[in-house]
Amino acid sequence: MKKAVFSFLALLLAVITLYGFYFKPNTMMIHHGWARSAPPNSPMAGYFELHNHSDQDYHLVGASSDDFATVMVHRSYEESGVAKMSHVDEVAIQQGENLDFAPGGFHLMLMKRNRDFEIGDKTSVVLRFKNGSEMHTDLEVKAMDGKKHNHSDH
Ligand SMILES: [Cu+2]
Repeated sequence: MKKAVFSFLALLLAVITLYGFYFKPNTMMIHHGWARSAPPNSPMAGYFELHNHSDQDYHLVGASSDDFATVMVHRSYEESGVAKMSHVDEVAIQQGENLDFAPGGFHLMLMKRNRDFEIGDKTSVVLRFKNGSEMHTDLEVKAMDGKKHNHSDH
């Protein structure tokens, strides 16, 4: 009987250890979220920095926001001097690595907004990862920069 209790305790300890091993607290971090303002019927691009401080690789597989009907992960690139962008199914952030979503590269395409935005407003987005975790972050709307050099508003 004593042996059975001991076996049970050993098993319990093993389960707790395995649980702690596989379900470490989520230590992916998201910094400096912002979105580039765009005319009301145009998509906005969302940017942020991902810092993978966890002990596993992360794969971003999707995103959503209550403020937009559709949010997609895109990557901008240049082909024969032409700026293009394509949908990305999965973005890997290796353990210990940082990955910037920034103009000219990876971004969230925030489409079909269901509210108005002023500069300085925030929109909350949810990032979904392959391991099942979800993370919220706020993107602050910032002005479009350098599109046109307009002196009339000086
Ligand atoms: Cu895009």
